[in-house]
Amino acid sequence: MKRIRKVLIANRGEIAVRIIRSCKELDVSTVAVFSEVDRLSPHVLMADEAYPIGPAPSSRSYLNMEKIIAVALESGADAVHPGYGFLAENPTFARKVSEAGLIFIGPSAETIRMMGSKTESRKIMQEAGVPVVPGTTRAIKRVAEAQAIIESIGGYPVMLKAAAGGGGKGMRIVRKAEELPRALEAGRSEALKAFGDDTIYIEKLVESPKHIEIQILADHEGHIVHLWERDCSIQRRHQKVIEECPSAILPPEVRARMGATAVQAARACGYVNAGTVEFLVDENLNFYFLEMNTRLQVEHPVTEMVLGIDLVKLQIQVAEGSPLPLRQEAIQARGHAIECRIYAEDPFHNFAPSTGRIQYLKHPEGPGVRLDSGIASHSEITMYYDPLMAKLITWGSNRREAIARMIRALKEYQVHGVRTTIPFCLAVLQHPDFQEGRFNTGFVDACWPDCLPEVSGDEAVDAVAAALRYLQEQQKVYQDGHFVSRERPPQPSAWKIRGLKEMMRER
Ligand code: MV4
Repeated sequence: MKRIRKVLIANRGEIAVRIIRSCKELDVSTVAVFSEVDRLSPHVLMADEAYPIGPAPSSRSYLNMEKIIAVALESGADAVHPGYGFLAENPTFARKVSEAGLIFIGPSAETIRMMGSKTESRKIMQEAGVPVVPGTTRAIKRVAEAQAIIESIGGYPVMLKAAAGGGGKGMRIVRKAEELPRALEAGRSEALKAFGDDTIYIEKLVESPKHIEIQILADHEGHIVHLWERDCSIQRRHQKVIEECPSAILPPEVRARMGATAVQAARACGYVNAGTVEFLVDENLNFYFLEMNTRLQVEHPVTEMVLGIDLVKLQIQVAEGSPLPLRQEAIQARGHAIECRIYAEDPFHNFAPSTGRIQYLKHPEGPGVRLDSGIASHSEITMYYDPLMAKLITWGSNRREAIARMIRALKEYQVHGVRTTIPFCLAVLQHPDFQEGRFNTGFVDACWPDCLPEVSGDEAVDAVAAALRYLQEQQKVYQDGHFVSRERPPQPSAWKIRGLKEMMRER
């Protein structure tokens, strides 16, 4: 048992701010690290101490293990919190932190290594009796070998996957034999390009899956609890965009089995601290182990809002060696929470990254609204880092209220200076299929951009269109050179506004 009195946060942006906040409440001193372009970032200004670690590129700053560990030692930190991304799931970093006599706030380096391999983690789970998607983790070299394996697992359709990585890279759906040679070749070359390793393995295809993950927390004495699920099916190109807790479709009995399975998975790999077990869930609510994430996830706030817990504080307590302060039967969920990730990307131009200086910022507030933001007015959004600017979370007594609150909060949220995914999130939240819980991982591909709202994303054009709408709503319709009577004017149809936009654009 070693008290943690000072933590170095080896991260930036919203998660660094998030961790600093919990430390402040625990009276734990904080050390921020920053790259040259982050000198005036919110996490730097909030920390008790801040140290420069290099130029903007991540490889020379937030991924610089030696520099970060040197700052931790120089500042007298007791522990390092890696956040997510960067070095959070790098077993070498976890090992070096421990070897330097510091506490790594997370699982052991060995657990991180094991869960980092898609094939090794599958094998460990299979041996532990955790349901994995039927398939094999043996590397596939030739088509004939693949063909034999496919027959042994019940035939097509199947999913080809890259052993060395996730995020969908190297993945190929194969629905019939004649597609196999080309799919195998394409998957192998994509995997080689993305991970430097062209090893491909095969699984049965789970059609139209939902992505539901279970939060777990384990202490050093082998106590492990599950902290309910998060439905993360609203994804775009394997990037989660909207997450919620609890899932709209999970009956209590399935939740209990999934939670127990996640605890089993954690035990199978000697897990300690906070972690997440990801599952694919098919239309009959069968669930299959996908992977285990050995970090605090971006979407952890929806769990915190529904269970009334602070996962960062719990991580620190467990990292100090304290026994879990939670018993499974005492964990109570209340209400519903939704998170929208606010990226500096332009949803009207294929989500192209949007850089620039924040000119104006108005945060949503009011009942049931939480904003975990890593930006402030005048922040410079650059191309150096992940474009996630903030996470908007709403809590409601039920899913309907959480949705209504999120729609209200998204409409209040104003960011001028860069394009954001706010309009995209609004379109999803207002979509009847989302509101009725009728969605799976294919939702975004199926509905976007058709569910695009009637705005171009071009502020000038939108302003004129809004002014026109405003004037007409005020019944001061200007027609043929003068104001017409006060009866209800003809509403501008979409084509009229679109026509206006074309006209504006041509200027
Ligand atoms: C699958 C699958 C269907 N069948 N595996 C794995 C990596 C993850 N980002 C996507 N993965 C999938 N693995 C089998 N055997 C479907 C997906 C998938 C997916 C899963 C969860 C969330 C979003 C997804 C989007 C496309 C494909």
